[in-house]
Amino acid sequence: MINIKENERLNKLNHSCAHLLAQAVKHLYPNAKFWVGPVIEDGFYYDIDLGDAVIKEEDLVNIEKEMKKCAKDNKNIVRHEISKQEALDMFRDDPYKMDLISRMDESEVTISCYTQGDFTDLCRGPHVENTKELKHFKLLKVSGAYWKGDAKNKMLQRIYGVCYDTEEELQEHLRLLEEAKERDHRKIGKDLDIFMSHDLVGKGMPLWLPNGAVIRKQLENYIYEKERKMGYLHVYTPCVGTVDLYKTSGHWDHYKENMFPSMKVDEEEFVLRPMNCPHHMLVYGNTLHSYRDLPIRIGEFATDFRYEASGAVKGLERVRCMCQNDAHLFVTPEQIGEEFKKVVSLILDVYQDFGIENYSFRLSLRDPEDKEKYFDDDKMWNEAESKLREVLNELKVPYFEAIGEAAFYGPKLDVEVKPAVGNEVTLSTCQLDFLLPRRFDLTYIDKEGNKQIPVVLHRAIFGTFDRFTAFIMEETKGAFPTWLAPTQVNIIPVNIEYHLEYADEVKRLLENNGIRLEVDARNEKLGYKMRESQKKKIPFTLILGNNERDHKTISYRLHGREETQTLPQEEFVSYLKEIIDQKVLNKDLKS
Ligand code: TSB
Ligand code: ZN
Repeated sequence: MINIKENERLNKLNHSCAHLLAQAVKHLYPNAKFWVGPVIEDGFYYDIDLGDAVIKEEDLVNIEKEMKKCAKDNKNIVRHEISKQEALDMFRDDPYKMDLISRMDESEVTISCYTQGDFTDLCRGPHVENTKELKHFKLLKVSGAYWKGDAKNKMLQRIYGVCYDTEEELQEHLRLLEEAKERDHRKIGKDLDIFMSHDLVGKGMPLWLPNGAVIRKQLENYIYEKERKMGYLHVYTPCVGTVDLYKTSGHWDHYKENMFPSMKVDEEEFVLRPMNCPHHMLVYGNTLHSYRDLPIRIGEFATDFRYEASGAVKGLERVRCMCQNDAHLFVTPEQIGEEFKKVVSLILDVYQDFGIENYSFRLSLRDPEDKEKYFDDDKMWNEAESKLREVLNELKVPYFEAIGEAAFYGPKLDVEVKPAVGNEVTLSTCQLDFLLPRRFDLTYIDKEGNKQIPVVLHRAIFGTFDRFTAFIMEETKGAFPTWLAPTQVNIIPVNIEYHLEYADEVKRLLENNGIRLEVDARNEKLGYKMRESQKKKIPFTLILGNNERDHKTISYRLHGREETQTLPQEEFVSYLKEIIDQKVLNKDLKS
């Protein structure tokens, strides 16, 4: 989808359309007061205070009609420049504009207004010249938005829309939006019974349903095996810690606003943990280490709690209770490059297994000028940063550098992906850390018998199981590869009177081979059951009738395919098991 904000013409058009929206709303709701109406990547919005009035989705058509009326007047959109005092006078009845104006510095900015017909708005511009250019627009949705994004402030109403130069472009945009909605993991999650939410549990606290739990278990087994083979040691640690633990780690000072508040139990004060690093530091510190033992890789599928703004939580993608596929790797400074390479290779390996192709690597480095923001050890930073670059070049991984985006304690590599709806998010991450081992007094004994401080690599390949599952749902549109699918096989007896017995025989055979399956024994037409099976996105639909029963064969159809194949029972079982063992992707299945 084209980025409207970054396209000069579309930016102007959408900005003007936001004004047109405000003008129409003012006509229909004379008490309306306006906050800001910016252009965004996929259109524009306007935040409006309507007093007691509420705009619902069905009112948007009416507002659109009024917008069309206003636009038809062929009004020129005229810019005036005014002084701060004039602006304060002009908008004195509008507390929102007064807030904006009072924060403007007269000597630095020209305050500009744009007028179209009976409507004037404070605005930097630029705008199109005449309202007649605003023909092909659509209002898309309305939602609540706190003033200045702060939950303590009043809730305003935010109306979203989009505008193009031609009807074709607008229709194409709407089509892509519709497609994205279909691919949205929140819709798939509901349709396929993967997860649910409930107010009684709370915002951003999804509940994984049995189908989702199967997927998660498969993901756990998969990554556990990979990590085990690479020498990771897995642990289980509590998902709370004392405030003192997080004071020691520094999270209490630097990460507190992302944490749930503390709670007192007897004499101890606990927090729900937002990260697992402190626990893993203690695990490392539990024994003495020699340089010969390093790297030590401590992994955990660890539950964390973070305070995410209520407007930011989203399905499984951004949650307040998450499970990280976490590990902390303790290395000598000389081992940074080698270990980092292993992590990046693992990321690439995993993405290949899942057929993930659209992602970008972002290498966050320090800004060497900014001495305050970064842990002070020039030599460490320079060596580490050049090692990271070296590894990425060696692995021929395309990446972009983000200078000044590193954490205080070290540089990091993130993998960014684009969800069906909304902005890019980070999936995998690998963060170098020079500081945390110091805070926990961690050491190893070097060749000469001296104590040294290890470097830590924080890494999460899936990121969290939550976010990764959300992403895979969108990538596959819910048609998971067979190894991951909650139900792998759906058995349909053509006629339950004559073929149910054979269906049961096949069921037992497959179950004995560890296959997850259903038998559709409902007394419905075959065509209907086939369609249902498609809707549930079950990879294999088995059709068992006379022919199959009499010859002990299995006829099957793959999800999304038209052809039906027939194989003898044993051959089918080995074919299916091979696909599962090899984690074959649907696109690579021969039907
Ligand atoms: C990798 N201490 C490190 C860890 O050792 C850490 O916590 N890093 S993190 O803050 O970047 O989080 C790890 C991953 O969790 C992120 O890369 C992202 O994929 C995922 N994640 C972060 N916040 C959320 C959230 N609110 N919901 C779902 N997943 C999230
Ligand atoms: Zn960590």
